Amino acid sequence: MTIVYIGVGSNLCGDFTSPKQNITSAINALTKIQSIQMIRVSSFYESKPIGPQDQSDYINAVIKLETSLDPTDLLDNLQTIENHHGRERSQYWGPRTLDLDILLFGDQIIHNDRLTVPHTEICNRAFVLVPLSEIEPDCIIPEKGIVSSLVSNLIQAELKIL
Ligand code: A4P
Ligand code: MG
Repeated sequence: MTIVYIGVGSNLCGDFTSPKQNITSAINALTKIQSIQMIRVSSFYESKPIGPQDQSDYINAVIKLETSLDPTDLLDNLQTIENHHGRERSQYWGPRTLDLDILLFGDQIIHNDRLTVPHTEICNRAFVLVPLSEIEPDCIIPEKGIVSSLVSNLIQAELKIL
Protein backbone atom coordinates (compact mmCIF):
# COMPACT_ATOMS: atom_id res chain seq x y z
CA MET A 1 0.00 0.00 0.00
CA THR A 2 1.24 3.46 -0.88
CA ILE A 3 0.26 6.87 0.47
CA VAL A 4 -0.70 9.17 -2.38
CA TYR A 5 -1.69 12.82 -2.58
CA ILE A 6 -4.02 13.95 -5.35
CA GLY A 7 -4.58 17.55 -6.40
CA VAL A 8 -8.15 18.27 -7.47
CA GLY A 9 -9.21 21.32 -9.46
CA SER A 10 -12.27 22.62 -11.29
CA ASN A 11 -13.44 25.89 -12.80
CA LEU A 12 -16.33 24.72 -14.99
CA CYS A 13 -19.72 23.28 -14.02
CA GLY A 14 -20.33 20.62 -16.69
CA ASP A 15 -23.33 18.49 -15.68
CA PHE A 16 -23.13 19.72 -12.08
CA THR A 17 -24.24 23.06 -10.71
CA SER A 18 -20.80 24.21 -9.55
CA PRO A 19 -17.09 23.39 -9.66
CA LYS A 20 -17.40 22.57 -5.94
CA GLN A 21 -19.93 19.85 -6.77
CA ASN A 22 -17.60 18.40 -9.41
CA ILE A 23 -14.93 18.05 -6.73
CA THR A 24 -17.31 16.49 -4.21
CA SER A 25 -18.53 14.06 -6.86
CA ALA A 26 -14.94 13.12 -7.83
CA ILE A 27 -14.14 12.42 -4.16
CA ASN A 28 -17.21 10.16 -3.96
CA ALA A 29 -16.12 8.34 -7.13
CA LEU A 30 -12.65 7.75 -5.65
CA THR A 31 -14.08 6.31 -2.41
CA LYS A 32 -16.00 3.73 -4.48
CA ILE A 33 -12.80 2.22 -5.92
CA GLN A 34 -11.98 -0.91 -3.91
CA SER A 35 -8.21 -0.57 -4.10
CA ILE A 36 -8.34 3.01 -2.78
CA GLN A 37 -8.84 4.03 0.86
CA MET A 38 -9.57 7.68 1.39
CA ILE A 39 -7.67 9.09 4.36
CA ARG A 40 -8.22 12.86 4.40
CA VAL A 41 -9.60 15.70 2.28
CA SER A 42 -8.47 19.32 2.67
CA SER A 43 -10.75 22.33 2.76
CA PHE A 44 -11.76 23.75 -0.60
CA TYR A 45 -9.86 26.85 -1.76
CA GLU A 46 -10.75 29.45 -4.38
CA SER A 47 -8.10 31.26 -6.46
CA LYS A 48 -7.51 33.17 -9.69
CA PRO A 49 -6.43 31.01 -12.65
CA ILE A 50 -2.74 30.43 -13.23
CA GLY A 51 -2.12 30.52 -16.98
CA PRO A 52 -4.71 31.92 -19.38
CA GLN A 53 -6.65 34.64 -17.53
CA ASP A 54 -9.83 34.53 -19.64
CA GLN A 55 -11.32 31.74 -17.52
CA SER A 56 -13.23 31.51 -14.24
CA ASP A 57 -11.65 31.25 -10.80
CA TYR A 58 -10.72 27.74 -9.68
CA ILE A 59 -11.73 25.62 -6.73
CA ASN A 60 -8.92 23.35 -5.54
CA ALA A 61 -8.42 20.74 -2.85
CA VAL A 62 -5.91 18.02 -1.96
CA ILE A 63 -6.76 14.42 -1.08
CA LYS A 64 -4.65 11.95 0.90
CA LEU A 65 -5.36 8.31 0.13
CA GLU A 66 -3.81 4.87 0.36
CA THR A 67 -3.78 2.49 -2.59
CA SER A 68 -2.51 -0.86 -3.77
CA LEU A 69 -2.63 0.36 -7.40
CA ASP A 70 0.56 1.12 -9.26
CA PRO A 71 1.00 4.71 -10.49
CA THR A 72 -0.17 4.02 -14.06
CA ASP A 73 -3.29 2.13 -12.94
CA LEU A 74 -4.10 4.95 -10.54
CA LEU A 75 -3.69 7.49 -13.38
CA ASP A 76 -6.05 5.38 -15.55
CA ASN A 77 -8.66 5.49 -12.77
CA LEU A 78 -8.24 9.26 -12.34
CA GLN A 79 -8.60 9.89 -16.08
CA THR A 80 -11.76 7.74 -16.20
CA ILE A 81 -13.26 9.87 -13.41
CA GLU A 82 -12.19 13.07 -15.23
CA ASN A 83 -13.88 11.82 -18.40
CA HIS A 84 -17.07 10.92 -16.51
CA HIS A 85 -17.16 14.53 -15.37
CA GLY A 86 -17.12 15.86 -18.90
CA ARG A 87 -13.42 16.68 -19.06
CA GLU A 88 -12.39 18.06 -22.46
CA ARG A 89 -8.79 18.78 -23.34
CA SER A 90 -8.58 21.71 -25.72
CA GLN A 91 -6.33 24.40 -24.26
CA TYR A 92 -3.14 23.93 -22.23
CA TRP A 93 -3.88 25.13 -18.68
CA GLY A 94 -7.35 26.02 -20.00
CA PRO A 95 -10.70 25.74 -18.19
CA ARG A 96 -11.79 22.31 -16.99
CA THR A 97 -14.68 20.56 -15.26
CA LEU A 98 -12.26 18.34 -13.36
CA ASP A 99 -8.51 17.89 -13.07
CA LEU A 100 -7.04 15.09 -10.96
CA ASP A 101 -3.26 15.24 -10.70
CA ILE A 102 -1.00 12.82 -8.83
CA LEU A 103 1.06 15.16 -6.66
CA LEU A 104 3.03 12.54 -4.72
CA PHE A 105 3.15 8.74 -4.93
CA GLY A 106 4.84 7.57 -1.74
CA ASP A 107 8.46 8.72 -1.98
CA GLN A 108 8.71 7.68 -5.63
CA ILE A 109 10.26 9.82 -8.35
CA ILE A 110 8.66 8.94 -11.67
CA HIS A 111 9.55 10.18 -15.14
CA ASN A 112 7.90 8.31 -17.98
CA ASP A 113 5.78 9.13 -21.00
CA ARG A 114 2.59 9.31 -18.91
CA LEU A 115 3.70 10.53 -15.52
CA THR A 116 5.95 13.03 -13.83
CA VAL A 117 5.84 12.63 -10.05
CA PRO A 118 6.22 14.71 -7.94
CA HIS A 119 4.00 16.91 -10.14
CA THR A 120 6.24 19.48 -11.89
CA GLU A 121 4.45 22.54 -10.55
CA ILE A 122 3.92 21.32 -6.99
CA CYS A 123 6.27 23.81 -5.33
CA ASN A 124 5.12 26.87 -7.29
CA ARG A 125 1.43 26.71 -6.55
CA ALA A 126 -0.29 27.99 -3.44
CA PHE A 127 -3.47 26.14 -4.42
CA VAL A 128 -1.50 22.88 -4.05
CA LEU A 129 0.93 23.60 -1.19
CA VAL A 130 -1.56 25.32 1.14
CA PRO A 131 -4.14 22.48 1.16
CA LEU A 132 -1.33 19.90 1.29
CA SER A 133 0.15 21.68 4.27
CA GLU A 134 -3.29 21.83 5.90
CA ILE A 135 -3.70 18.03 5.85
CA GLU A 136 -0.02 16.96 6.17
CA PRO A 137 2.39 19.74 7.20
CA ASP A 138 5.24 17.25 7.76
CA CYS A 139 4.86 15.70 4.33
CA ILE A 140 8.17 15.47 2.45
CA ILE A 141 8.37 16.29 -1.25
CA PRO A 142 11.29 14.25 -2.65
CA GLU A 143 14.26 16.47 -3.56
CA LYS A 144 12.37 19.62 -2.43
CA GLY A 145 11.75 19.45 1.31
CA ILE A 146 9.05 19.62 3.95
CA VAL A 147 5.71 21.06 2.86
CA SER A 148 5.35 23.42 5.83
CA SER A 149 8.69 25.12 4.93
CA LEU A 150 7.95 25.18 1.20
CA VAL A 151 4.62 26.87 1.85
CA SER A 152 6.30 29.64 3.83
CA ASN A 153 8.57 30.35 0.82
CA LEU A 154 5.61 30.94 -1.48
CA ILE A 155 5.02 34.39 -2.83
CA GLN A 156 1.74 35.36 -1.16
CA ALA A 157 -0.95 34.37 -3.63
CA GLU A 158 -4.58 35.16 -3.10
CA LEU A 159 -6.21 32.00 -1.90
CA LYS A 160 -9.63 32.07 -0.28
CA ILE A 161 -10.57 29.18 1.99
CA LEU A 162 -14.22 28.18 1.50
N1 A4P B 1 0.75 13.62 -16.46
C1 A4P B 1 2.07 13.73 -16.21
N2 A4P B 1 2.29 13.75 -14.90
C2 A4P B 1 1.09 13.68 -14.27
C3 A4P B 1 0.68 13.64 -12.89
N3 A4P B 1 1.59 13.73 -11.90
N4 A4P B 1 -0.66 13.55 -12.62
C4 A4P B 1 0.20 13.56 -17.81
C5 A4P B 1 -1.56 13.46 -13.64
N5 A4P B 1 -1.24 13.48 -14.96
C6 A4P B 1 0.08 13.58 -15.27
O1 A4P B 1 -2.77 16.12 -18.35
C7 A4P B 1 -1.96 15.89 -19.48
C8 A4P B 1 -1.14 14.64 -19.25
O2 A4P B 1 -0.27 14.85 -18.16
C9 A4P B 1 -1.93 13.41 -18.87
O3 A4P B 1 -2.38 12.70 -19.99
C10 A4P B 1 -0.95 12.59 -18.03
O4 A4P B 1 -0.45 11.47 -18.76
P1 A4P B 1 -4.17 16.83 -18.51
O5 A4P B 1 -4.81 16.84 -17.16
O6 A4P B 1 -4.90 16.22 -19.64
O7 A4P B 1 -3.74 18.27 -19.04
P2 A4P B 1 -3.56 19.61 -18.23
O8 A4P B 1 -4.45 19.56 -17.04
O9 A4P B 1 -3.71 20.76 -19.16
O10 A4P B 1 -2.12 19.53 -17.76
P3 A4P B 1 -1.72 19.57 -16.29
O11 A4P B 1 -0.23 19.41 -16.27
O12 A4P B 1 -2.53 18.64 -15.42
O13 A4P B 1 -2.12 21.04 -15.95
P4 A4P B 1 -2.00 21.59 -14.52
O14 A4P B 1 -0.56 21.70 -14.19
O15 A4P B 1 -2.86 20.85 -13.58
O16 A4P B 1 -2.56 23.05 -14.75
N6 A4P B 1 -5.10 27.72 -11.77
C11 A4P B 1 -5.69 27.53 -10.57
N7 A4P B 1 -5.91 28.56 -9.74
N8 A4P B 1 -6.03 26.25 -10.15
C12 A4P B 1 -5.80 25.14 -10.95
O17 A4P B 1 -6.13 24.02 -10.56
N9 A4P B 1 -4.89 24.28 -13.03
C13 A4P B 1 -4.29 24.46 -14.20
C14 A4P B 1 -3.91 23.28 -14.98
C15 A4P B 1 -3.94 25.81 -14.69
N10 A4P B 1 -4.26 26.88 -13.78
C16 A4P B 1 -4.86 26.66 -12.60
C17 A4P B 1 -5.19 25.33 -12.22
MG1 MG C 1 -4.09 17.24 -15.07
